[in-house]
Amino acid sequence: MSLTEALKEKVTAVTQTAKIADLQRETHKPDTYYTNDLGVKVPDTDNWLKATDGQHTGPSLLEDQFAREKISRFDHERIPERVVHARGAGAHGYFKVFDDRAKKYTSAAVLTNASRTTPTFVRFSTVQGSRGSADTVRDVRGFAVKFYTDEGNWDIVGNDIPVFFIQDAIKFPDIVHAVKPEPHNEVPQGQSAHNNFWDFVGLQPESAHMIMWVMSDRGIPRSFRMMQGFGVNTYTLVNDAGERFFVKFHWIPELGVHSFVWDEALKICGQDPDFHRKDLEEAITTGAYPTWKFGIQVIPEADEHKFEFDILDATKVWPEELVPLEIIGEMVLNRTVDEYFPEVEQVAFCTSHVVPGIGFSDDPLLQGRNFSYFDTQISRLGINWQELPINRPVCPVMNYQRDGQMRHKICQGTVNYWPNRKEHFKPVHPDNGGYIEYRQSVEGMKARIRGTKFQEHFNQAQLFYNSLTEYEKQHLINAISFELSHCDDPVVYESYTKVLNNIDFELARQVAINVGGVVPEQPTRKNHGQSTRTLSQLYYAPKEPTIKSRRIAILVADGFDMAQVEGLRAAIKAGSATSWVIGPRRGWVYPEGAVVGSGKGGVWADHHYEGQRSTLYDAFIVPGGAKSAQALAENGRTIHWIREAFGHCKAIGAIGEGVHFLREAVMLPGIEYNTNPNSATVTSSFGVVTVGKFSTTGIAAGILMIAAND
Ligand code: HDD
Repeated sequence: MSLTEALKEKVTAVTQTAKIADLQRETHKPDTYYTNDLGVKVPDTDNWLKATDGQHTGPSLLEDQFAREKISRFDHERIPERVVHARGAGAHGYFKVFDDRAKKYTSAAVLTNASRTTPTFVRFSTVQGSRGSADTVRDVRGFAVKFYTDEGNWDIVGNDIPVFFIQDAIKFPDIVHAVKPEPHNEVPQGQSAHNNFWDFVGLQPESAHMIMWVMSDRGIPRSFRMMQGFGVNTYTLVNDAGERFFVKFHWIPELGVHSFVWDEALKICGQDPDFHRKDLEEAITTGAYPTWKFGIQVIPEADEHKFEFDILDATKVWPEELVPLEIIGEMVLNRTVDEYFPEVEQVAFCTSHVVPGIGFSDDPLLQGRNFSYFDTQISRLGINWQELPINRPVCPVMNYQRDGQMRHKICQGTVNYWPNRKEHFKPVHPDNGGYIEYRQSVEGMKARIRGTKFQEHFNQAQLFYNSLTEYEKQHLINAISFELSHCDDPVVYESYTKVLNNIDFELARQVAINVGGVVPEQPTRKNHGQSTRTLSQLYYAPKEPTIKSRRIAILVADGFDMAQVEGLRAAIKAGSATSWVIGPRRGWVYPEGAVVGSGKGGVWADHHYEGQRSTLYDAFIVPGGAKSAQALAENGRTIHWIREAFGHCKAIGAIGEGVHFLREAVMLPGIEYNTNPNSATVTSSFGVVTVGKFSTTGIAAGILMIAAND
């Protein structure tokens, strides 16, 4: 049994929810013999039945039902990938509210009953790339949550960014066609850096706010576990008294919001295209369960028109200074999937899936989405997609929707219509748990219009830009410059620099200079100078610095200091991070005093220097040991490991002779080192933490500084 299988068996007991129990009815352990799909034991699955004299290969016979079944099943393995969000990863978990404080807004038990544990399944995704594209591309990330509530399934189909490119669902095919690979050559994959995308967003200024977010560090998250999630659209809540509230849903990660730097993200696309997928699996199997707080922003129905923006416009946030975020619950992901296809590929989310106490608003993006998701599942999975194990609810499903391809359920009874003489399956009044249809009065004319406040596109783009730190602004400028540099049509990059000048003059000027755009001489529009505190990622840093779930590489060669490495590993484990020994070879690496190659002993290196790259780790520690430090200093790749990590602003630590390696071989600029072999004082500068003399407390202090530096 592999380590992953063993861990999985161990966690099964603690992750048991009603949904996991339901899925286990369909889950099969590997067994000892092979049958065909009908259960007949198969004698040979390596050789097609042939007409032969026993010595020479003769023709393959069509009559071989086992071979035909095997090949035919294989031929039909693929289903259409999602038209957007094709690349993704998923996990199981649970959701709990802390108390019943949301009762004033909603009758939904999932949001008010603190004694409930609601099973959830979450799928994270990128938008643009195909199923096989890389994880760390610059893109929006999908954050779709399915709640298997006792009242039926509820889906929040959200993103890691709180706004969207367009205001009206009818524009969705256009934005998606524009961002996807271009039609004539199907280029590029997993990127928005091309003419068509920037052409479209330049002509569609309602996308300006969203562009600011995607081009900021939000577009390149460090992991799925370190991103916020947003329902984006405006939904509604209805309470027991029948009062209605507008609501936005938020997920806030326990570990804070973190991103790659662009160079790192680009490199990981090649070095480990599955980085985010593996990260999610690694965190869950090592017990660092991804956790988010769940919050709601609520506006009473009577206040709908009190804001300068339209609260039904998905290109706008509700600044938290105006509409405070109320944290009401928590979600934990604690179980990886058993098999990717039936769970992650077949899971089907729909914004239209809501439960009593939760409803929709007139948000024109949401209304179109409510049509699109159900519809797309029919072409991906067939009309009976709700019956697939991952999609079916944990509460009873009872109706007369029948038949269709791949129907699973068998219903007893002689009637399949309502009303019927037997009074089977009758509609349920809201007093008895039936869905509450909020009575909204509607009047007006039919017209293809958008509300007046929908016409303003730049105020909040400015608000976002103004709310960033200086380095976040610089990252954003660099990102737009990178993207526009990949557009070779001057019409495109010239016009987009003009759009940027509506947001911020300096932003537009710098980008225009970088990409050969039209350098503006004065702002098209004055910057209103307002900012809000919750838009910068820094706002979400955990109150106590933590290294939980971080990947820390310990760089050694033969002759390293064993006591130090043991101390380091213990301190890293105590901080719930993972340590990875990187050595000259995968296998035993020998400490000071041991004979190299003397069998088991020392530490087992998880990877050799060439087997991985610095990009795949969060922090680096070089322990002492004169011979080890010398060998590291003579190796260009190990020097590159640390230089590259420094360039990506990663935390770096060194002890004793390891500090000499940093100072004399790696030669990082402007660093203050502690090279004094008698000093256990931890010195820290520019994210580099050094200590001359080894002590366990020194290591613990150093590790904490690494956390604080992150
Ligand atoms: Fe969408 C998938 C999120 C607008 C039509 N969307 C999809 C997924 C996420 C989102 C996370 C992947 C779900 C999964 O993991 O299976 N989409 C959003 C957000 C939007 C949004 C946050 C704006 C607020 N989407 C949107 C519009 C339309 C769609 C306006 C159509 C009018 N989206 C789809 C789709 C997909 C989809 C075509 C593709 C696969 C699927 O639904 O199941 O129906």
